[in-house]
Amino acid sequence: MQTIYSSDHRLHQGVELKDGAVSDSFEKPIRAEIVLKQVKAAGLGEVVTPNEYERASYIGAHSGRYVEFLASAWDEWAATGRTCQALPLVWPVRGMPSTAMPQFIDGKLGFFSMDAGSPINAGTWRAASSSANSALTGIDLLASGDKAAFALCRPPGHHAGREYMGGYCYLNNAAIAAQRCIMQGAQRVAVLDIDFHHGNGTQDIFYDRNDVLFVSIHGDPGVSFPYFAGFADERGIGAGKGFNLNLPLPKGTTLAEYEPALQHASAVIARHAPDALIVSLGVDTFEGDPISHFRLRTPDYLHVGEMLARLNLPTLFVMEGGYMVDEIGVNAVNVLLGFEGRA
Ligand code: B3N
Ligand code: ZN
Repeated sequence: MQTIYSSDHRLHQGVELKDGAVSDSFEKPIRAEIVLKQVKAAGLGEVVTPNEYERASYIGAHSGRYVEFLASAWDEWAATGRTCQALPLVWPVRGMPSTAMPQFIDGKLGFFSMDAGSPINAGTWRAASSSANSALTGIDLLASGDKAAFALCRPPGHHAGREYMGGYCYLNNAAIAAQRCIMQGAQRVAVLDIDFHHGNGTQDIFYDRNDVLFVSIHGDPGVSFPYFAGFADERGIGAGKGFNLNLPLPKGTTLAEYEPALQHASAVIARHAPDALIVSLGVDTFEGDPISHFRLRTPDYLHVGEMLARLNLPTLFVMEGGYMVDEIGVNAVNVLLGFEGRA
Protein backbone atom coordinates (compact mmCIF):
# COMPACT_ATOMS: atom_id res chain seq x y z
CA MET A 1 0.00 0.00 0.00
CA GLN A 2 1.05 3.60 -0.51
CA THR A 3 2.02 5.84 2.40
CA ILE A 4 1.12 9.53 2.32
CA TYR A 5 3.62 11.67 4.22
CA SER A 6 4.50 15.36 4.39
CA SER A 7 7.65 16.74 6.03
CA ASP A 8 5.52 19.79 6.99
CA HIS A 9 4.78 17.97 10.25
CA ARG A 10 8.23 19.08 11.46
CA LEU A 11 6.96 22.68 11.60
CA HIS A 12 4.97 21.76 14.72
CA GLN A 13 6.46 20.81 18.10
CA GLY A 14 4.14 21.22 21.06
CA VAL A 15 4.64 21.64 24.76
CA GLU A 16 2.57 20.23 27.60
CA LEU A 17 2.19 20.40 31.36
CA LYS A 18 3.92 17.52 33.12
CA ASP A 19 3.99 17.41 36.90
CA GLY A 20 3.38 21.13 37.13
CA ALA A 21 6.05 22.20 34.63
CA VAL A 22 5.91 22.95 30.91
CA SER A 23 8.12 20.69 28.77
CA ASP A 24 8.24 19.28 25.24
CA SER A 25 5.18 17.21 24.41
CA PHE A 26 5.35 13.42 24.11
CA GLU A 27 3.90 14.06 20.65
CA LYS A 28 7.13 15.01 18.84
CA PRO A 29 8.42 15.10 15.25
CA ILE A 30 10.69 12.06 15.58
CA ARG A 31 7.57 9.88 15.90
CA ALA A 32 6.62 10.37 12.26
CA GLU A 33 10.23 10.06 11.10
CA ILE A 34 10.61 6.67 12.81
CA VAL A 35 7.38 5.38 11.28
CA LEU A 36 8.51 6.61 7.85
CA LYS A 37 11.88 4.89 8.26
CA GLN A 38 10.14 1.60 9.08
CA VAL A 39 7.71 1.97 6.14
CA LYS A 40 10.76 2.15 3.89
CA ALA A 41 12.74 -0.57 5.68
CA ALA A 42 9.78 -2.98 5.43
CA GLY A 43 9.20 -2.16 1.74
CA LEU A 44 5.55 -1.37 2.43
CA GLY A 45 5.16 0.52 -0.84
CA GLU A 46 5.59 3.91 -2.45
CA VAL A 47 5.75 7.04 -0.28
CA VAL A 48 3.89 10.00 -1.80
CA THR A 49 3.30 13.59 -0.70
CA PRO A 50 -0.27 14.76 -0.05
CA ASN A 51 -2.27 16.77 -2.57
CA GLU A 52 -3.25 20.32 -1.64
CA TYR A 53 -6.92 20.82 -0.67
CA GLU A 54 -9.06 23.87 -0.05
CA ARG A 55 -9.69 24.76 3.57
CA ALA A 56 -13.37 24.08 2.81
CA SER A 57 -12.52 20.36 2.66
CA TYR A 58 -12.21 20.35 6.46
CA ILE A 59 -15.70 21.80 6.94
CA GLY A 60 -18.40 19.22 7.54
CA ALA A 61 -16.22 17.40 10.04
CA HIS A 62 -15.47 20.79 11.63
CA SER A 63 -17.38 24.06 11.70
CA GLY A 64 -16.31 26.94 9.47
CA ARG A 65 -15.56 29.21 12.42
CA TYR A 66 -13.32 26.57 14.06
CA VAL A 67 -11.30 26.10 10.87
CA GLU A 68 -10.96 29.89 10.56
CA PHE A 69 -9.85 30.10 14.19
CA LEU A 70 -7.14 27.46 13.67
CA ALA A 71 -5.89 29.08 10.49
CA SER A 72 -5.57 32.55 12.06
CA ALA A 73 -4.80 31.74 15.72
CA TRP A 74 -1.04 32.12 15.50
CA ASP A 75 -1.24 35.48 13.71
CA GLU A 76 -3.77 36.76 16.27
CA TRP A 77 -1.55 35.56 19.13
CA ALA A 78 1.66 36.98 17.60
CA ALA A 79 -0.12 40.32 17.00
CA THR A 80 -0.29 40.74 20.78
CA GLY A 81 3.52 40.71 20.86
CA ARG A 82 3.92 37.22 22.30
CA THR A 83 6.43 34.80 20.78
CA CYS A 84 5.80 31.80 23.07
CA GLN A 85 3.36 29.02 22.11
CA ALA A 86 -0.31 29.96 22.32
CA LEU A 87 -2.10 28.06 25.10
CA PRO A 88 -5.62 28.37 26.51
CA LEU A 89 -6.08 29.52 30.10
CA VAL A 90 -9.86 29.84 30.60
CA TRP A 91 -12.58 27.38 29.54
CA PRO A 92 -16.38 27.78 29.35
CA VAL A 93 -17.21 25.11 31.92
CA ARG A 94 -20.64 24.13 33.31
CA GLY A 95 -22.66 27.04 34.62
CA MET A 96 -20.93 29.86 32.74
CA PRO A 97 -23.69 32.04 31.23
CA SER A 98 -22.13 33.09 27.91
CA THR A 99 -21.99 30.76 24.92
CA ALA A 100 -20.76 33.50 22.56
CA MET A 101 -17.44 33.18 20.77
CA PRO A 102 -14.98 35.62 22.39
CA GLN A 103 -13.50 38.36 20.22
CA PHE A 104 -9.98 38.16 21.65
CA ILE A 105 -7.48 35.36 20.97
CA ASP A 106 -7.04 34.42 24.65
CA GLY A 107 -10.77 33.80 24.96
CA LYS A 108 -10.95 32.01 21.62
CA LEU A 109 -8.23 29.56 22.69
CA GLY A 110 -10.39 28.40 25.61
CA PHE A 111 -13.60 28.48 23.57
CA PHE A 112 -12.13 26.17 20.91
CA SER A 113 -10.29 23.66 23.13
CA MET A 114 -10.98 20.79 25.53
CA ASP A 115 -7.62 20.99 27.33
CA ALA A 116 -4.17 22.61 27.27
CA GLY A 117 -2.66 19.77 25.25
CA SER A 118 -2.76 21.44 21.85
CA PRO A 119 -0.58 24.55 21.84
CA ILE A 120 -0.35 26.62 18.68
CA ASN A 121 2.89 27.94 17.22
CA ALA A 122 3.92 29.48 13.90
CA GLY A 123 3.97 26.14 12.06
CA THR A 124 0.97 24.43 13.64
CA TRP A 125 -1.59 25.31 10.98
CA ARG A 126 0.69 24.25 8.13
CA ALA A 127 1.51 20.97 9.91
CA ALA A 128 -2.13 20.26 10.85
CA SER A 129 -3.48 21.07 7.38
CA SER A 130 -0.79 18.91 5.70
CA SER A 131 -1.73 16.10 8.10
CA ALA A 132 -5.41 16.40 7.13
CA ASN A 133 -4.39 16.58 3.46
CA SER A 134 -2.58 13.25 3.87
CA ALA A 135 -5.83 11.65 5.05
CA LEU A 136 -7.78 13.28 2.19
CA THR A 137 -5.22 12.02 -0.31
CA GLY A 138 -5.63 8.55 1.18
CA ILE A 139 -9.37 8.67 0.51
CA ASP A 140 -8.69 9.76 -3.05
CA LEU A 141 -6.35 6.78 -3.47
CA LEU A 142 -9.15 4.45 -2.33
CA ALA A 143 -11.55 6.21 -4.71
CA SER A 144 -9.14 5.53 -7.56
CA GLY A 145 -9.15 1.81 -6.75
CA ASP A 146 -6.39 1.22 -4.19
CA LYS A 147 -7.41 -1.45 -1.69
CA ALA A 148 -5.62 0.29 1.18
CA ALA A 149 -3.53 3.34 2.01
CA PHE A 150 -1.61 4.65 5.01
CA ALA A 151 -1.88 8.35 5.90
CA LEU A 152 1.16 8.97 8.09
CA CYS A 153 -0.53 11.88 9.84
CA ARG A 154 1.18 14.11 12.36
CA PRO A 155 -0.15 15.91 14.34
CA PRO A 156 -2.78 13.28 15.16
CA GLY A 157 -6.49 14.06 14.99
CA HIS A 158 -8.94 11.86 16.90
CA HIS A 159 -9.38 14.11 19.97
CA ALA A 160 -10.31 17.13 17.81
CA GLY A 161 -14.08 17.60 17.82
CA ARG A 162 -16.36 19.56 15.56
CA GLU A 163 -15.36 22.79 17.31
CA TYR A 164 -12.41 22.00 19.54
CA MET A 165 -8.77 20.98 19.65
CA GLY A 166 -7.18 18.90 22.42
CA GLY A 167 -4.96 15.93 23.25
CA TYR A 168 -2.29 16.94 20.70
CA CYS A 169 -4.97 17.16 17.96
CA TYR A 170 -6.17 20.12 15.83
CA LEU A 171 -7.92 18.81 12.70
CA ASN A 172 -9.59 15.42 12.93
CA ASN A 173 -7.85 13.68 10.05
CA ALA A 174 -9.93 10.48 10.19
CA ALA A 175 -13.23 12.39 10.38
CA ILE A 176 -12.24 14.72 7.55
CA ALA A 177 -11.42 11.62 5.46
CA ALA A 178 -14.73 9.94 6.37
CA GLN A 179 -16.65 13.09 5.45
CA ARG A 180 -14.92 13.25 2.05
CA CYS A 181 -15.80 9.61 1.46
CA ILE A 182 -19.48 10.42 2.08
CA MET A 183 -19.28 13.55 -0.09
CA GLN A 184 -17.87 11.41 -2.90
CA GLY A 185 -20.97 9.20 -2.81
CA ALA A 186 -20.33 6.51 -0.20
CA GLN A 187 -23.58 5.51 1.51
CA ARG A 188 -21.90 4.30 4.67
CA VAL A 189 -18.43 4.58 6.22
CA ALA A 190 -17.03 3.04 9.39
CA VAL A 191 -14.31 4.55 11.56
CA LEU A 192 -12.57 2.06 13.84
CA ASP A 193 -10.35 3.67 16.46
CA ILE A 194 -7.69 1.37 17.92
CA ASP A 195 -5.61 4.03 19.67
CA PHE A 196 -5.27 3.52 23.44
CA HIS A 197 -7.23 6.74 24.04
CA HIS A 198 -10.89 7.11 23.22
CA GLY A 199 -11.46 9.11 20.00
CA ASN A 200 -13.78 11.61 21.64
CA GLY A 201 -13.42 14.07 18.75
CA THR A 202 -14.50 11.56 16.11
CA GLN A 203 -17.40 10.50 18.33
CA ASP A 204 -18.42 14.15 18.76
CA ILE A 205 -18.41 14.77 15.00
CA PHE A 206 -20.56 11.77 14.02
CA TYR A 207 -22.64 11.26 17.18
CA ASP A 208 -25.96 12.23 15.56
CA ARG A 209 -25.33 10.54 12.20
CA ASN A 210 -26.19 7.08 10.90
CA ASP A 211 -24.00 7.17 7.79
CA VAL A 212 -20.70 7.07 9.70
CA LEU A 213 -20.40 4.31 12.29
CA PHE A 214 -17.82 5.01 15.00
CA VAL A 215 -16.33 2.10 16.97
CA SER A 216 -13.55 2.60 19.51
CA ILE A 217 -11.51 0.16 21.61
CA HIS A 218 -9.67 2.06 24.31
CA GLY A 219 -8.52 2.41 27.89
CA ASP A 220 -11.34 2.86 30.43
CA PRO A 221 -11.99 6.63 30.55
CA GLY A 222 -12.77 6.26 34.25
CA VAL A 223 -9.00 6.11 34.75
CA SER A 224 -7.50 7.30 31.46
CA PHE A 225 -7.54 10.39 29.22
CA PRO A 226 -9.91 11.85 27.94
CA TYR A 227 -11.90 11.06 31.15
CA PHE A 228 -15.15 12.71 29.97
CA ALA A 229 -16.02 10.49 26.99
CA GLY A 230 -15.59 6.90 25.91
CA PHE A 231 -17.98 5.07 28.23
CA ALA A 232 -19.93 2.05 26.98
CA ASP A 233 -23.32 3.72 27.37
CA GLU A 234 -22.52 6.41 24.76
CA ARG A 235 -24.44 4.91 21.81
CA GLY A 236 -25.27 7.96 19.67
CA ILE A 237 -28.21 10.33 19.57
CA GLY A 238 -31.19 10.96 17.26
CA ALA A 239 -30.57 9.40 13.85
CA GLY A 240 -27.14 8.37 15.16
CA LYS A 241 -28.53 6.19 17.96
CA GLY A 242 -26.88 2.78 17.68
CA PHE A 243 -24.11 4.05 15.39
CA ASN A 244 -21.55 4.73 18.13
CA LEU A 245 -19.92 1.85 19.96
CA ASN A 246 -17.38 2.24 22.77
CA LEU A 247 -15.49 -0.79 24.01
CA PRO A 248 -13.47 0.38 27.03
CA LEU A 249 -10.98 -2.11 28.46
CA PRO A 250 -9.14 -2.11 31.80
CA LYS A 251 -5.54 -1.15 32.52
CA GLY A 252 -3.16 -4.03 31.79
CA THR A 253 -5.17 -5.37 28.83
CA THR A 254 -3.18 -7.89 26.75
CA LEU A 255 -3.98 -9.43 23.36
CA ALA A 256 -6.01 -12.13 25.14
CA GLU A 257 -8.59 -9.52 26.21
CA TYR A 258 -8.07 -7.23 23.24
CA GLU A 259 -8.81 -9.82 20.56
CA PRO A 260 -12.45 -10.51 21.58
CA ALA A 261 -13.09 -6.75 21.63
CA LEU A 262 -11.65 -6.42 18.13
CA GLN A 263 -13.75 -9.37 16.98
CA HIS A 264 -16.87 -7.72 18.41
CA ALA A 265 -15.92 -4.42 16.73
CA SER A 266 -15.36 -6.22 13.42
CA ALA A 267 -18.77 -7.93 13.58
CA VAL A 268 -20.52 -4.60 14.21
CA ILE A 269 -18.61 -2.97 11.35
CA ALA A 270 -19.47 -5.85 8.99
CA ARG A 271 -23.16 -5.44 9.90
CA HIS A 272 -22.98 -1.74 8.97
CA ALA A 273 -21.77 -2.86 5.49
CA PRO A 274 -19.66 0.26 4.89
CA ASP A 275 -18.23 1.24 1.53
CA ALA A 276 -14.94 2.02 3.25
CA LEU A 277 -13.21 1.55 6.58
CA ILE A 278 -11.04 4.20 8.20
CA VAL A 279 -8.77 2.97 10.97
CA SER A 280 -7.53 5.47 13.53
CA LEU A 281 -4.24 3.70 14.09
CA GLY A 282 -2.62 4.44 17.43
CA VAL A 283 0.07 2.15 18.78
CA ASP A 284 0.07 3.57 22.29
CA THR A 285 -1.59 0.24 23.17
CA PHE A 286 2.02 -1.06 23.29
CA GLU A 287 3.23 -2.52 26.59
CA GLY A 288 6.04 0.04 26.94
CA ASP A 289 4.09 3.18 26.08
CA PRO A 290 4.96 5.94 28.56
CA ILE A 291 1.46 7.45 28.89
CA SER A 292 -0.84 4.45 28.33
CA HIS A 293 -1.77 1.25 30.11
CA PHE A 294 -2.33 -1.67 27.72
CA ARG A 295 0.19 -4.45 27.20
CA LEU A 296 0.15 -5.34 23.52
CA ARG A 297 3.44 -6.68 22.17
CA THR A 298 5.15 -6.07 18.84
CA PRO A 299 4.01 -9.36 17.13
CA ASP A 300 0.43 -8.71 18.32
CA TYR A 301 0.17 -5.84 15.85
CA LEU A 302 0.63 -8.27 12.93
CA HIS A 303 -2.37 -10.18 14.24
CA VAL A 304 -4.42 -6.99 14.60
CA GLY A 305 -3.68 -6.21 10.92
CA GLU A 306 -4.69 -9.73 9.86
CA MET A 307 -7.97 -9.41 11.72
CA LEU A 308 -8.74 -6.07 10.05
CA ALA A 309 -8.01 -7.55 6.61
CA ARG A 310 -10.76 -10.14 7.18
CA LEU A 311 -13.32 -7.34 6.88
CA ASN A 312 -12.29 -7.19 3.21
CA LEU A 313 -13.02 -3.47 2.86
CA PRO A 314 -11.21 -0.60 1.15
CA THR A 315 -9.24 0.64 4.16
CA LEU A 316 -7.49 3.87 5.02
CA PHE A 317 -5.14 3.75 8.00
CA VAL A 318 -4.70 7.13 9.69
CA MET A 319 -1.83 7.53 12.18
CA GLU A 320 -2.83 8.65 15.66
CA GLY A 321 -0.83 8.14 18.91
CA GLY A 322 2.11 6.06 20.11
CA TYR A 323 4.94 7.46 22.22
CA MET A 324 7.44 4.65 22.70
CA VAL A 325 9.44 6.18 19.89
CA ASP A 326 11.85 3.29 19.36
CA GLU A 327 8.98 0.87 18.74
CA ILE A 328 6.35 3.12 17.16
CA GLY A 329 7.62 2.35 13.64
CA VAL A 330 7.72 -1.41 13.86
CA ASN A 331 4.41 -1.60 15.72
CA ALA A 332 2.51 0.65 13.29
CA VAL A 333 4.01 -1.01 10.22
CA ASN A 334 3.29 -4.46 11.67
CA VAL A 335 -0.44 -3.65 11.54
CA LEU A 336 -0.05 -2.73 7.87
CA LEU A 337 2.06 -5.80 7.04
CA GLY A 338 -0.43 -8.02 8.85
CA PHE A 339 -3.24 -6.40 6.85
CA GLU A 340 -1.39 -7.15 3.62
CA GLY A 341 -0.86 -10.78 4.60
CA ARG A 342 2.87 -10.26 5.02
CA ALA A 343 3.08 -11.32 8.67
O1 B3N B 1 -2.83 11.18 30.22
C1 B3N B 1 -1.83 11.82 30.24
C2 B3N B 1 -0.58 11.25 30.86
C3 B3N B 1 -0.58 9.99 31.40
C4 B3N B 1 0.58 9.48 31.96
C5 B3N B 1 1.75 10.25 31.98
N1 B3N B 1 2.93 9.75 32.56
C6 B3N B 1 2.90 8.52 33.27
C7 B3N B 1 4.15 10.48 32.47
C8 B3N B 1 1.75 11.50 31.39
C9 B3N B 1 0.58 11.99 30.84
N2 B3N B 1 -1.79 13.04 29.74
C10 B3N B 1 -2.90 13.69 29.16
C11 B3N B 1 -2.68 13.92 27.69
C12 B3N B 1 -2.75 12.66 26.95
C13 B3N B 1 -3.00 12.90 25.48
C14 B3N B 1 -3.16 11.61 24.76
C15 B3N B 1 -2.95 11.78 23.31
C16 B3N B 1 -3.16 10.54 22.57
O2 B3N B 1 -2.29 9.69 22.39
N3 B3N B 1 -4.32 10.31 22.05
O3 B3N B 1 -4.58 9.24 21.33
ZN1 ZN C 1 -3.51 7.80 22.15
